[in-house]
Amino acid sequence: NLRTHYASQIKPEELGDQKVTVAGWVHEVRDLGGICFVVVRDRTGRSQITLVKKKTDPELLEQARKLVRESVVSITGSVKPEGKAPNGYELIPDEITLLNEADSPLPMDTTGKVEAELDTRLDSRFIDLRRERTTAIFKVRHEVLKAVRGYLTDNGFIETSSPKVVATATEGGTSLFPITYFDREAFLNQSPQLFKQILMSGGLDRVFEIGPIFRAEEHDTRRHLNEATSIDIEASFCDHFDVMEVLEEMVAYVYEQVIENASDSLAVLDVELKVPQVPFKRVTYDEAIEIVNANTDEMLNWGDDLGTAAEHAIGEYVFKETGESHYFIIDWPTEIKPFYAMPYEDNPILSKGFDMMHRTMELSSGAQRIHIPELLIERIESQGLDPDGFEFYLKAFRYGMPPHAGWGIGCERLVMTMLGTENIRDVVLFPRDRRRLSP
Ligand code: ATP
Ligand code: AMO
Repeated sequence: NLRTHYASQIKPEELGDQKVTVAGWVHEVRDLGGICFVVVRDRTGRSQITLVKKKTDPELLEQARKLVRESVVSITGSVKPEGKAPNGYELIPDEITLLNEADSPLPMDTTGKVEAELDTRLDSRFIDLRRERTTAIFKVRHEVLKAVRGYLTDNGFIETSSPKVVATATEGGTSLFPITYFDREAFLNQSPQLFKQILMSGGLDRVFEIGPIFRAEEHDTRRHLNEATSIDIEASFCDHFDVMEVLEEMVAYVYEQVIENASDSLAVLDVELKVPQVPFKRVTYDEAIEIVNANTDEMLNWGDDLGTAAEHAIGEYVFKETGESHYFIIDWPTEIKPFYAMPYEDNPILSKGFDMMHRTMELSSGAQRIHIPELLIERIESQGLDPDGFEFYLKAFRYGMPPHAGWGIGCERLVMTMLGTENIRDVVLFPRDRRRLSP
């Protein structure tokens, strides 16, 4: 047996004379002459292995002293309570098995004493993950996705998957990655948008997907990736306000679950989370423009999109007023929302599209969708797109498409804003950006 216990599972009072085997990486070897400590680290924490010179087989002691940091070992021994050791115990070894010796020097420091640049860390992500802080981020991400799945499943959503190799754009033509699909041109999908809508015609009623989206964003920013993880829903017989409720309730639930299940990781990251209060404030687009014009040097006209500075100004304004970081912007001009967003029947220059914002950035977009095929074709054309390319999609609207609504929220932005990381790349194991294609 290479391992019987994780470091954090060992409880001396429960074990008695029972031998245990821990396995992991050599975090540190401290040789004080008369006594030698080897600290072995696994995903859950650290075990101290103690070898007293007078009481230890000289060969075993020699083997321990020679261990190279970050090598992989499996160590069997008996457990003794020890208040000064990590997790409150020490292991008196009978056997040390060296499973894989690490080269030295290491590509980067793992002790946390020297803070490496993000680029260095990403180049050697495998080593970076051996730092407690990095692992903590991905434990939180796991809890986020687990909570999302749980919440949506409990609210009647069915998990689906859509193709990532597609023939059309959905979110505007410029940000597509073209690929070769046998002898045809194809693209990496920007969003499950068209497919989740088709599923509404199929009668699946409420669906969700957690999957990759690809955007050929030209810029190099702290909050854009070229490959991101999108959490998408679509729901029939719903309007935009119905799915906004699903979104805010889900985000609050995710925060609750992370607090409940990832408190250790939050402590490692020094993050104190507060569950966002629902309902989130609804700011209309008109109000948003006023806030920007009254509080910044920018002068926005009605119909302008909200840029980064504008988003920040609105975020600060809402935060000052409510003490909350999350809010919605609703009632956008139809012209600056995607073709599939439903215009208000009584005032079609405004759409039933919305954004869900965090104080620092956009987290999600959504809308009630157009379910009338003639109107959809008109909107596709008015955005300069060719309806012929959308035939596979439009077909689903001609034989019984219910009214429906949905949204997409970026998983990385959700985790990033939750943990307050500086850069979105911090919360992606292997980010894809303008410069980075490996690892
Ligand atoms: P959408 O395409 O639906 O706006 P998004 O998540 O890419 O989704 P953001 O990029 O956060 O949206 O867009 C918010 C605003 O930030 C945009 O309206 C734009 O003006 C601005 N923005 C977008 N990309 C950049 C960038 N690379 N550098 C600076 N500002 C940007
Ligand atoms: P949108 O284009 O706003 O909407 O994308 C939804 C959310 O996905 C995340 N996101 C990104 N995160 C990191 N890097 C990127 N390059 C990136 N692009 C998008 C953001 C964003 O808010 N089809 C619609 C959704 C819908 O209406 O259902 C859509 O894709 O958090």
